[in-house]
Amino acid sequence: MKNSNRELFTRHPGNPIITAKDIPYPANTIFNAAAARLEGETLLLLRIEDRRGFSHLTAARSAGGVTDWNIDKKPTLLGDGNKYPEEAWGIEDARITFIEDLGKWAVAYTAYSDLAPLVSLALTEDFKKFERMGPVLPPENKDAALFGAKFDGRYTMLHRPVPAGPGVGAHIWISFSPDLRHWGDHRVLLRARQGGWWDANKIGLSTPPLKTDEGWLLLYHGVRETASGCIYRLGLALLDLDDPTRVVCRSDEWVFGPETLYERVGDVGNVVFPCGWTLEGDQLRIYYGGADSCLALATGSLAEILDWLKNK
Ligand code: BMA
Repeated sequence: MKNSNRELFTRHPGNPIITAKDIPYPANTIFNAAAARLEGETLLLLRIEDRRGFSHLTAARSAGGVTDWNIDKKPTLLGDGNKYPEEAWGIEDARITFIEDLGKWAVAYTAYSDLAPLVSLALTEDFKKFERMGPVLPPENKDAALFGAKFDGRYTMLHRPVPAGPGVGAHIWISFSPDLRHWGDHRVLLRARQGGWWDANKIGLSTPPLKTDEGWLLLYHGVRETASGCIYRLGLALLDLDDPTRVVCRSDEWVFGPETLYERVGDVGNVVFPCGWTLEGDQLRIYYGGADSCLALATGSLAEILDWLKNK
């Protein structure tokens, strides 16, 4: 194994790019946002936590994707505990994917309640009106995102169930569906490592899978438990372009972790948590939550990242 000793990602000097002060209504924190390029703008679906502790999703739009965010004046998508009991404590951590054959965006998010977190889906064309599909995977499960393409005529989703039982790791799984509602053919895809590894015991998908010439690029988080709490860091993997159940390669080292004050200190310290990225030319832009308290941006060259991952 070669030691990377090289920064694949550069933090934006304007970080954090969005904080609770930018939200046009009262909020405790903003963090973990989905991201996409839409009609010449960057669209973010921000996770905003209110002062009850419940989260909802609010759209923010900006031509440049760094400053001058136009943030919806009120929550864009709120948990609806009356109709959807699994959302009684809010909705969190959206990942958005353009579903090619539907011409619509799929929003996969965590619904949270006394039933434990689970994966719900909604469809939208404009991030103003949403068709809610409700829960698609039972608890405990989160960190889900769809592929934009179908494989053998089936929609495909990555997600992270948390099994009960001591010593059983939480791994990333892949599942298939004929209609986005009924999911099956579940298989474990990427396992948490064990013991001393940075990504031992618990991993989860970060951003939706990104189609590249070399395969589907995955960014995932590893949760390391330490004497002073958890550290959330990021690693990379590549899946076969035609058969996403096949892992082509995976980084041994983490490629990004908490270093700056806004990543180290906040409501939950030592956390970098991306839910969205965009590709502009060769520039990969990762939008990530810092310490569950703000939104930050890091960029890298897709060509360099793929080259590093294949030759690491
Ligand atoms: C995870 C998720 C994230 C959060 C992280 C750190 O389990 O719930 O939303 O950023 O914990 O608190």
